Amino acid sequence: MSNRIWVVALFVLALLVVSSGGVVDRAQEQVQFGLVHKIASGGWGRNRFVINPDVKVLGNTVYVAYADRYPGGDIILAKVENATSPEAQITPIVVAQTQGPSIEPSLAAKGTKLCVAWQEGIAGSNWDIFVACSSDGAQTWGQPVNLSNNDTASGWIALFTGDDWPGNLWIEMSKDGQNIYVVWSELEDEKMFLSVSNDGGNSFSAPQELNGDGILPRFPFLKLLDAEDAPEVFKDKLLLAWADGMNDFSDLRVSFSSDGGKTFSDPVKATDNPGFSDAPECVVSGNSLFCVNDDTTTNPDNADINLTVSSDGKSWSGTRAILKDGAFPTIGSRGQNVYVAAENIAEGGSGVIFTYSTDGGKTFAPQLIIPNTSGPFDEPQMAVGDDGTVYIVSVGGVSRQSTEIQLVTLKLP
Ligand SMILES: [Ca+2]
Ligand SMILES: [Ca+2]
Ligand SMILES: [Ca+2]
Repeated sequence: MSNRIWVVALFVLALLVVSSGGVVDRAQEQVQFGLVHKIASGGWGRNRFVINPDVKVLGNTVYVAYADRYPGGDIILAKVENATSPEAQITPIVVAQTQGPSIEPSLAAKGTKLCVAWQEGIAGSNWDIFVACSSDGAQTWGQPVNLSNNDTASGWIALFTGDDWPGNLWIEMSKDGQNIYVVWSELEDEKMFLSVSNDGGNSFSAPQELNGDGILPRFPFLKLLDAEDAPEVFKDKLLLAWADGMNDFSDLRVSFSSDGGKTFSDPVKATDNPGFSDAPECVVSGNSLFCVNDDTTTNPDNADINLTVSSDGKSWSGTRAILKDGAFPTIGSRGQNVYVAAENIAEGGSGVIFTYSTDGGKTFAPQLIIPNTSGPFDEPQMAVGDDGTVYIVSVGGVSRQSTEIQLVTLKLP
């Protein structure tokens, strides 16, 4: 090769390096963060926290479910109008007044239908899975239904180390609000169960045992892939994802139902790596399914947020870190945009960590901390509006003094 061609090649290479770096920097600067709204405040301690937020958006109205842990505390649904404005109107609504502690709500919302599933403390170590629905945009709520109705710790699962974790449940709803799916884990028999309503939440089926037998199914997640633009291979399927907690190299498993939850395909591994892979959430963008989880493979002393991608639900891309020092990720998408937020578990770190892709998951922006968010628990969840606005809820406050439910909005240019 002549010297002249070498010079041109090096010049082009330099140009590419400079311009691609520049694009990322400009995009990062252009994330438009809204104000952080304080949705609720609470104290410190098991019976004083406000905690476990979940979020959905319907048109211009944002709904935030959370647990208010006064003694016997209940699930609250905050209706937020004008969430992108400093003058947001926040109306808290009690979903159900129940005798026992009510924790770990999972929220589904389509049209004017909202349903919340949660863990209800019954007595001693007995917790059950409750669900309640509203058909009028959260104004009035039906009586809660007990889905698990057994005398063991429903919604809890033990890690291989022996620690018991709550929050092992998820709710999903079809776009017409008629079909509702609730999945949860049972501590005692280490299995997952599914209960389904096909009449808009008026009645639910008896619990049906799912795959996961004997592998400590942690943090089950459901996603109904019924969007108009869902890829043909996934269209109208119900995705079930979970992590097995049976050993320190646990992996994500995924399975699909094509018949409304009656039967599921054999589980496949969405990760297959030597680290502890936990807490999956998944979303479709373009023709692919994206799952995030926290994982010690790329960060043995802590955990990173990893991404694994599939275009057929069977073969998966495997382990790729997209956020450093994170746990309990949440993922959303709109078109080619993919958004990921997670709890910040860097030593001494605080605030929700965030990254995004504008090219369908090929590249991700450098890690950000969302301004004005703070620990101590974070627990972020995300919803993406039709106009591309991203809504992220988290638990902030002051460690050992107070907790608050935070809602932040952000938008890409
Ligand atoms: Ca209660
Ligand atoms: Ca129970
Ligand atoms: Ca693993």
